[in-house]
Amino acid sequence: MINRRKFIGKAALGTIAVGSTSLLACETSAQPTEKTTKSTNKKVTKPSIISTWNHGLAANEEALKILEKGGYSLDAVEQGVRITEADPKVSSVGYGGWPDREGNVTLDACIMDHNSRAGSVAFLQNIMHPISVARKVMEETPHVMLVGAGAKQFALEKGFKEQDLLTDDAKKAYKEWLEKSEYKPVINIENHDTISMIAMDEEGRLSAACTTSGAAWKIHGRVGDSPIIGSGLFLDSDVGAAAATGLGEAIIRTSGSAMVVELMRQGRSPQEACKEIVERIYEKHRNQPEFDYLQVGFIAMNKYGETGGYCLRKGFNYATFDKENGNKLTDAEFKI
Ligand code: SD4
Repeated sequence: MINRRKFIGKAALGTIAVGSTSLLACETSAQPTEKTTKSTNKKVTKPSIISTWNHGLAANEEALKILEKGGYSLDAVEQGVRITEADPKVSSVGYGGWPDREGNVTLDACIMDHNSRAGSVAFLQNIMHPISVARKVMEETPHVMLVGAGAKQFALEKGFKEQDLLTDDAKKAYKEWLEKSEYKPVINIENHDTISMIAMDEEGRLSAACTTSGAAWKIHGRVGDSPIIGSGLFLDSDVGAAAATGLGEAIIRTSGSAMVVELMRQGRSPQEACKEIVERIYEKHRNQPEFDYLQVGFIAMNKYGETGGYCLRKGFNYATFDKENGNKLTDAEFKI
């Protein structure tokens, strides 16, 4: 776990402020770290990290290694989510991700930086770290998004290695699924553990990343919200950033993450903004057939480092880091 003492030790502890989901200590050594939010009048500090689900804890720790050295939040979010991508036990991200209905692991990822640059890959196969390919798309091409065979060709050209991502456990799960071959996601279990991470570094730069193998047992070729800028992830340094997890179709239909950011622009706290979008998704889907298995969750951070999260159904959690509380997991508030 984080050596929080060491981290706090660097800074004299100033005012402690209670936010909706964060309790933050102000660092007195660096002027720009203390600000007052328009939405809540709370004092906040940097760095700050929020990521989805309990695997966010390990991802945050990795991100923190960079942030505590005064590093760049873009490096932090990339390195952070790579931990999840490489973890064979996480069945919905990268290596070990559960496949589509034809047995292929297909990956989606995107990344954004504080200058609103963005990179994305979708329907990428046999490459362990789609988030790093997405970063290369952002930094080394004139484009935002590459998909499928083109994304793979680009990855190989950039030196990424091709490898089989279907683990024995995933193969076993697939074989069991084949017995009934139904597309009926199990809430909070089989397709709801995308890792999304938002981080603010000591210089106040926001970055965000999102990576997933998407919905298990999907139709071959299906792409979810996660690589779509504005749906699975959105960042605008003037306001903050938001990211999503859950049933991608519902998130795409509502441009979920972009809307969370726009609500924060209008003065909502991260928590309030996430809640309002989940409620909107609920209203739009409550009479739809997929409502039975619909789960969506959002996390958000505003430009002052305040965080929040909210989901439709009980069971979503997210990991936050701030100097006062260290790295901790919070059960998200939920609608139903
Ligand atoms: C998708 N949103 O492809 C992703 C899946 C997910 O947690 O979030 N899993 O629909």
